[in-house]
Formats: sequence, structure tokens, C-alpha cells
Amino acid sequence: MKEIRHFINGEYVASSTGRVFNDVNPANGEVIARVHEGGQAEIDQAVAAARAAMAGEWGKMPVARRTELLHKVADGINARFDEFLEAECLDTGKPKSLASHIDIPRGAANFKVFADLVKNVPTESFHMDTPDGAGALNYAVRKPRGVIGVISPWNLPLLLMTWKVGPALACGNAVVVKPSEETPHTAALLGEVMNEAGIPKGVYNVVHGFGPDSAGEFLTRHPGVDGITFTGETRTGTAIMKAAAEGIRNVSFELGGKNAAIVFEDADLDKAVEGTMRSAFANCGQVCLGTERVYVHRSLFDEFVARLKAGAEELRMGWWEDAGNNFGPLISEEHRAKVLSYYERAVADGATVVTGGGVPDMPAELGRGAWVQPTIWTGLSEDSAVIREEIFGPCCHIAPFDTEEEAVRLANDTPYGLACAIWTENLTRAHRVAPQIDVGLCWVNSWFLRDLRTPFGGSKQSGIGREGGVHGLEFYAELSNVCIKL
Ligand code: NAD
Ligand code: 6OD
Repeated sequence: MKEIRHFINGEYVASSTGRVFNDVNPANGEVIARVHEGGQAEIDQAVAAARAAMAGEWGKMPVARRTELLHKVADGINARFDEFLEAECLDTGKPKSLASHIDIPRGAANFKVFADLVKNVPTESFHMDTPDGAGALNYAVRKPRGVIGVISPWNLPLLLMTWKVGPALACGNAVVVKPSEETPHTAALLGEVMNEAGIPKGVYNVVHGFGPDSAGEFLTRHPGVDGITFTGETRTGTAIMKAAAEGIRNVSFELGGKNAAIVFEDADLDKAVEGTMRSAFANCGQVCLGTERVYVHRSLFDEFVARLKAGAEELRMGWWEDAGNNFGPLISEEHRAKVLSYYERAVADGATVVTGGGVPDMPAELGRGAWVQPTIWTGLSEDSAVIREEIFGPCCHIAPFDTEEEAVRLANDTPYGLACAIWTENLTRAHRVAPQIDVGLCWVNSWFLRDLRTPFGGSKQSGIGREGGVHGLEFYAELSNVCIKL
């Protein structure tokens, strides 16, 4: 059986306690690896290695050399594309067609994009008058924050981890990563690429384990960690923020969502249906930006529901390597139980089940996988838990609306504020409505169209701070002002 060890100070190491846990392929329930569970000792070693790297060659490395090495990391991922692809697909069960298009290429691109950004980004300077007439010159200097704790989720494991590690390293920090216990593979494999690229020891460290009372919590409580960047559930964010309060450490949070789509009467229905098929069902609905609430103008409602139903029923489930498969399993049996509890709740709350609502019949070899049917409901009241709470599964509720004001009110009626997709061919309406939606990311006539230079993050309970482009530098670097009296 394959073993996945921690990557600390450039080497793969076993847990001092000898404790391991299973890495399970959610498509068939098979154990694919035993993963070493880190405790306080491994976190101490990883943080010490990262601090030593900051005090050594990495901390003194010129930006040009640092960014050259990060390009080599990106090239190294691409050179081993098929290994990363297989590792990611086995951990998550997601189709090859998705991971080869999104997860792995974006995992590599995250290193190049932030390396190039850091080479080119300016800082501000101000000349000021002084009473003696000679003046003074202020200029800002960006310094690495230090050791960054990176805690990442399982839905887009490599993409979301490198989305943090890329800018952290580009800014000159060292990192200790705690990947999700569900998806340890690609974070571990990246250690080999870091060594091959010549990244100094201790710059990139990975400690596997769980959250509470395990590697995740020990990392967030460690006084040698200068900042914590986290993507995951809002409830976990609350626990991490409490840990970060000790020592006043900075946080960057990308949290949950309960995202709306609004389909106006002037939408191009083909585009709206195709976009909502992706936003509701891509990655088996396990995308933080995904749509779980769809509001459709009453004049299009019946046709939209019928067309989304037809699309959902055409999704093809299967083994990640099968050509033509475009729908994988949920991440685990535990997550399936959560999603199915909402499927039951929807019925109990009086929903009409338009399609799905249960567990599909799968061939025997996939019978122990965490499969669920893509599901569409109508007819729920807006106060149902199915409408209020993040499910993180392949499902959405569709409700009709009559006026633009009503659609905006419904979309905003949530404690979350991550993303929204608006479908309209009326440019004036698009510009009028988009700024009224209380979210960090609003798409018009698209979804998950990503320009990595743009601010990414959520408002309300969906996050703190923005990553992406220069915006991430507020977290990954400290600005220090130098004032020179002339
Ligand atoms: P999760 O919060 O359960 O776990 C995320 C990570 O946090 C894991 O590595 C886990 O081990 C760790 N963790 C859990 N408890 C911890 C603690 N007390 N201290 C330290 N670490 C702890 O989230 P998940 O189930 O892996 O991912 C799904 C969630 O992530 C959804 O809510 C989804 O919306 C959210 N998400 C948000 C974004 C975004 O960009 N806003 C992106 C992807 C996923
Ligand atoms: O594309 C990205 O950079 C990003 N952070 C996507 C997040 C997806 C959430 O599941």
C-alpha cells in the first residue's frame, strides 16, 4: 500500500507517533494510500524549517532568481502533468476531462502568474513639503510577511492550494501547508517538484492530518506562523480566526457560499441553461462559487426548468478515466450523508423534485462510491434550510420572480456573499444590477471565467480579504513606509 508522508525541510518524513489514516477513492470506496497524521511535533519541525529558510538563502534571494525558480515549479508540474492528473482524480473521483482542463493547468499557472506579477508591481511614493522647505520623500517597501500557514480544502485540491502557495512564495514567504485529509496526494507530489526546481529546503513544507486537535489546529495555533490563509467552511474559519487572535496574526479567508443565479426575461436562454448546468453541477456541485439558488423570470420559468432538467439527466457518471464521463462522485461517504440529508429535507419542506433526489444505480465496481443524482427542486419557501444553508452538492432550487427589484432582494437574502451569475442581454440592466448584488464576484453571462489578476474573495460570511493579482499582496506582504527627510 502506498504511504504518503509529510514533506518537511525538503525531505519526506514519517509521523513520530506512527499514526496513519486512510486515503479513500470516493468513486469506489477503495483505500488508495495510508497517510501519516501529523501532530504537534511535525508542525514544530515544519515551522522551524520554514523559519530557517526565511533566515537563510531564501530570505536573501533576489526577486529575479526567486521568480525564475517559481517558473521552474510551474514547468515541473506541467512536465509531470499525467502524474498530477491521476493523483487528483484518484483522490477526488473527478473526471479526467475536468481535472485536465482546470485543476492541473491552473495549479501550474498559479506559480507563473504571481511570479510575473511580483516582478512588475510598483509601490507608491510621495514627496511632502516640510516647514524648512527642503521636503521629505516617502516610499513604500514590500517585505514578506514570514511563515504562512496554508489550510486548504478538498474540492479543487492542487488549484486552491497553489492559489495560496504561488503568491506566498512569489512574495518571498515560506509556507507550511495542511492539505485536506481527503486529498493529500498532489500537495505531497508537489514536494518532489519543489526539489527538482531547486527551491531551497524549508520553503515549502506539508504536514498531513485533520483539523481540530490535529495538524490543522496545531498549525493555526503555532506562534511561529505569521499569517494564515484558509479556504474552507465558514464554521472552520471561525475556529481559525479565534486561533489567529492569539499573537494578532493576519488571516485571509475564502469561505462558503449560497450563490444565486438570476435569469432575466431578456436572457439568451441557451447561454443561461448551459452556464447554469456548469454552475450547479460541475465538480458534482462541489465548487464554492456554484449556484444553489436559481431565480428565473416567470415568463421563462417553465422552459428553463424543463431544459435544465433535460441537461441534468444527460450528465454521465463514471470512472475518472472514461471518455465522455462528465460527472464524478461526492468527496466522501460522510459528505454524501450530508447532501442526502438536504435531499430528504427538501421533500419534507414540500419541494417538487424535478429530477434526481437520491442515489443512482451504479455498476458493481462503483457501487461503494459516494455517488448522488444531480437534483433540481422547485416550490420551496425561501426560509427552508435547503435555500438558506450551503449544501455543496449537485443540486439547485429554481424559483420564479416578477420584477428586477424582487430578483435583487432574493439574491441578497443570505448571510453569504461569495458569487452571483446574472443572465441578461440588456447591457444597461447588467450594469445596473451587478453592483447591487452583495458579493465579491459577480458574473454576467458567464460563470467561473477567471482572470487571475482580478480580486477574488467573498463578502459577508464568505470571507475576509481578497486574493488574486495585486490584491493578494496585502496579505502576503507587509508594506513598510520609508520617510527620508531631504
Ligand atoms: P473544511 O472547512 O471542512 O476544511 C478545510 C480545511 O480546514 C481542511 O484542510 C481541514 O482539515 C481544515 N480544518 C478543519 N477544521 C480545522 C480547525 N479547527 N483548525 C484548522 N484547520 C481545520 O472545508 P472542506 O469541507 O474541505 O471544503 C468545503 C468548504 O470549503 C465549503 O464550505 C466551500 O464553500 C468552501 N470553499 C470555499 C472556497 C472559496 O474560495 N470561498 C473555495 C473552495 C471551498
Ligand atoms: O479560481 C480560483 O482561483 C479559485 N480560487 C476558485 C475557487 C473555487 C472554489 O471552489
